[in-house]
Amino acid sequence: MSARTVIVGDVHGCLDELERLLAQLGLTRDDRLVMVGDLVAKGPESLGVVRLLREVGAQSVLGNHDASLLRLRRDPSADVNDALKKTARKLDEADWAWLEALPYTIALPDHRALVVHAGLVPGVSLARQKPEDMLTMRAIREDGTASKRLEEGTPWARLWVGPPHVYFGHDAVTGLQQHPFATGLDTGCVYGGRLTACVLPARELVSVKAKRVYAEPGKAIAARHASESQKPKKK
Ligand SMILES: [Mn+2]
Repeated sequence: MSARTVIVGDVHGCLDELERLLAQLGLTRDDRLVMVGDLVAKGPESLGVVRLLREVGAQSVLGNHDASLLRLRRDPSADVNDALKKTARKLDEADWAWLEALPYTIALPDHRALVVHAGLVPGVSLARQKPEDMLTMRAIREDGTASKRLEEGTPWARLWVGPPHVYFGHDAVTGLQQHPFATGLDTGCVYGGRLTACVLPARELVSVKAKRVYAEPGKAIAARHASESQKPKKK
């Protein structure tokens, strides 16, 4: 079997689901594993996720929650929740070093693709993208600037014209997104959704269902789940 590149959506400490997904994929040392970030926070086993990813030699871009964890290291009084503070106390030096080295983007030139946590502003070169936008954006306002809030504009991925094809996470409200040049992989695992991988070069989607709801979804995600559960079930 030829080597694959496997890109995985937001894990948020869902170790059980990550293990099941990697097992289902039959991941080997020949495969390249690339995470879209937000490895930690909200879910039950942030430390276990970091350790597993280090062990299997995964790469990841930085997510906004990973960045919060790093902020806590520089400033122990930083305003982050208690669960993240608990995770911070358990990380060892090698874990911190691995997290500190996470980049904003990972280029996959063989696939004319790029991985980023939240998004990119169309029409702006990669060198001029703002770190804050790459970690937190979801939409583009009418004036072309980035917004964290979907309701303030159009989902950025819908406006993105590649190449590169961009693989991203961060938007569990919209969920799986498959645009001509952008693929959104945050399918809300920590909210009781699924953990999703996209396998290159075939762009095959593989996912596992969350064992349970680990974090209370916000209103927008709850509304989406409600509308999905009204769809007719396959027999
Ligand atoms: Mn995020």
